[in-house]
Amino acid sequence: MKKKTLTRGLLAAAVLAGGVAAAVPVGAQTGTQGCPLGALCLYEDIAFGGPLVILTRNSSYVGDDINNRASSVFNNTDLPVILYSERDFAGFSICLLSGMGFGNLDTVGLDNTISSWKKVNNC
Ligand SMILES: [Ca+2]
Repeated sequence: MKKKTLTRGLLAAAVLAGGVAAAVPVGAQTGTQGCPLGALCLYEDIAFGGPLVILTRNSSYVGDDINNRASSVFNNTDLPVILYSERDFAGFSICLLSGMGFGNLDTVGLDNTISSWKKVNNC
């Protein structure tokens, strides 16, 4: 009986830890919107809010967690990046300079559509 209770307690702790990690206030850190150095960050909500997906390498597919969901983006890599509406670097695309973000991808026609991205030397 005691063992069972302990197991349940650990499970609750694990779930809580996961919830805290997902709830990091990405907008609280000014300048880079909570995006680590060297990464491209895709946020599910506008204004760098909601769940955040951190990507450090060119992605022919951004993954199920954020595909067709990103509503804001921040480029904290050292190069410009091109964001694409389709997988495999296809479809509609826009370039985003290093150290810059789009707080609302709807303003550039890419709300809930980004599926791939890659770094480039120049826009
Ligand atoms: Ca979204």
